[in-house]
Amino acid sequence: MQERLKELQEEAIQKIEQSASLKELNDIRVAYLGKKGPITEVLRGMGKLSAEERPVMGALANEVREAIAVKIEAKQKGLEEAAVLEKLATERIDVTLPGRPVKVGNHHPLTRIIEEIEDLFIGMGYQVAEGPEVEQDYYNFEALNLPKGHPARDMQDSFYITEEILLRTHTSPVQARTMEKHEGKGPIKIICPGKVYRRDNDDATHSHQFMQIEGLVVGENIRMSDLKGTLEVFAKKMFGDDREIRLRPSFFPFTEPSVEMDISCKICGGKGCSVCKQTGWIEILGAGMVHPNVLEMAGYDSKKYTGFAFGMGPERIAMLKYGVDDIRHFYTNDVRFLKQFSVEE
Ligand code: 2NL
Repeated sequence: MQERLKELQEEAIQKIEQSASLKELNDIRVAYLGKKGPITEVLRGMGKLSAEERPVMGALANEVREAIAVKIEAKQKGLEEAAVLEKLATERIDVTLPGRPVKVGNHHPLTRIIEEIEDLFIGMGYQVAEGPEVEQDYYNFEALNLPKGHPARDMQDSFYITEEILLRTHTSPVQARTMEKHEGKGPIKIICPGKVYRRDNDDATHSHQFMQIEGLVVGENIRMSDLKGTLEVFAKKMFGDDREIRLRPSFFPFTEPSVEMDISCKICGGKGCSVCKQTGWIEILGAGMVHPNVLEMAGYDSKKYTGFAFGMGPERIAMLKYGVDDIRHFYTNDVRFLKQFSVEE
């Protein structure tokens, strides 16, 4: 029996040394040390031995078992190390290879223009205000001095959801709501960007959904000169210090007096070209002093408080600034168009 055990030990050790994989090694472990293995078998036969022989055989069997286990463990370590080295060799990384370029996206040109305008006004102490796109007739029209049946409502052919609810046709309702929230107190300095909707047939310069940015200042002693100074700073920061501005009389139901602002055409230097339609001037935005009716409806004493407001279309600003010839480019998401506005740094 002793010999049988020694034989087993040698046999196992030889196989362990020859084994070439972790799987093979594990098979050897199961074969020799497992419950159905020969050593267990030997131990099971010990019942037949005498009381003197039994501890000697038991000790030997355990020795053999231990020797095999130690050998397996050492071999396993060796195989594992070899596997790691093999992996390191085959998966070697060449750190001198140039990296793969990372695709960086960019902001949509309209987003860029809007954020640029927001930043400009934030720099002058304005806050950005937002409001619902599905709006009540009251805030969209009535609170802005456009009562039901007012002819100017026709200029903003609207998407009505019910008699009293529609998709906002401008961002002015955000200003009307802000004024109402201030409960007759000033000052207010806000800039309101957002999507607006009008029933229009889409073409190169019209879209049924577009963006607007409006501004509103309400306080004591706010005058037309404040409006003019503010708009001049805006125009020069947006289009360049070399631009002149010009205010022309106009009409909006929510402002009185009302103006439209032009900037001098840079392309022809004022001589007249196709961009400025031979006038030397390009229309940028509409503005005016807030109509007393609008102030009163929002809860202000129009004898004490005055204000100015202005509104512009970021699409138009972007088209002029970047030379885009069709408003639909902003909405069709053609990456060949959008990629032209990436800012490489
Ligand atoms: C344009 C003209 C304008 C306003 C918007 C406004 C808002 C309130 C009160 C008074 Cl709450 N006015 N907004 C005023 C004048 C012009 O927009 O041509 N937009 C594209």
